[in-house]
Amino acid sequence: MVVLSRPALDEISFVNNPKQTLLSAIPVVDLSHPDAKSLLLHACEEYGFFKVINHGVPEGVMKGLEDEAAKFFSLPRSEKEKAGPADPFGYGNKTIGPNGDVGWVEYLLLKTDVKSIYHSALDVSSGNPEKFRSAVTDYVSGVRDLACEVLELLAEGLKLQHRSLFSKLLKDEENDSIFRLNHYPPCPDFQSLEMIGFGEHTDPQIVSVLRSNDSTGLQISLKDGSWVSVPPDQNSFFILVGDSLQVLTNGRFRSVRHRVIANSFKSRLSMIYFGAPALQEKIAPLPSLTGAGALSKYKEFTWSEYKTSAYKSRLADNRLVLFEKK
Ligand code: GA4
Repeated sequence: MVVLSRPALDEISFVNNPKQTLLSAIPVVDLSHPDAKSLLLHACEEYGFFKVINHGVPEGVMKGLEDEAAKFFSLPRSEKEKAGPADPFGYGNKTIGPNGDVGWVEYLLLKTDVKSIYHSALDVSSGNPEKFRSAVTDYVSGVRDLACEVLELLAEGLKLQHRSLFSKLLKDEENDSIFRLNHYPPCPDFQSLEMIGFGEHTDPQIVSVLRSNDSTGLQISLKDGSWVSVPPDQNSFFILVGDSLQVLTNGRFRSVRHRVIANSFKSRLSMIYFGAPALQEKIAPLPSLTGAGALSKYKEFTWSEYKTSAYKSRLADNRLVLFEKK
């Protein structure tokens, strides 16, 4: 039997500025509102983050997956570990990525294509794997459509030649999008220091769509470097601009740095879809966004190159600096 060493509690870092403000001004975009486009543009430029309401994903689809995920995470550790260790896909506990990052979190990381969902770690769910699989399939299909709708409104707002310029990357049959279920168990409270659930980072993909239960923990970093807590809302989705969209827009949109602080009372369950292009897809600033002098801030790279580089980095690293033009 292989015994895997686990990070001890004291290896997980704490945040020593426990007083956080709730950002009452988190941008909220009503997708059915005529001004949605301009609000989305502003939110992507200013925050790289916003909440969407009137998103069209049925409540039953959101709740259906939450219930299945909660059942999975309540299985005995030995059962869950049959779906691990995460390589990067599968079940992971406290260890994040391959380079020594740890957090107060357990998770399932999955590919999103139908074949992979069929063969995936969901098989270990002792209850009803078919139900879990169909809940993931329905959920991923709903949030992919939502991500595409948002990306199409953004492309229109940016006056790009085709409104599908971004969304077609996620619709490509070969897209490399992934899906993550994170469970943050209640954590022991150490002298009111807050423990890191998932350390600060930006997402490498184009766009991420996050939904959580009614438990706090998510924080985003503003342009001035301050951290603000995002009030949870289980009926809405939070959209995060990823590194690849920052590059495609030549830095006009901001890839948002975020983290999760573990809650000492209530467990947090989040579900995140990371929309990514096909591996061979080229990522470079769109010519129409590089300005009259055609000043591109980034070197061209393929998604595969960026992903390889990301997996060599630590969670908190600024992964885009390697691709900036000097
Ligand atoms: C951050 C966004 C997604 O959760 C993720 C993460 C991935 C992992 O957990 O395996 C990474 C991290 C994320 C970026 C840098 C590398 C890779 C952990 C890590 C240290 C699934 C992704 O695509 O990149």
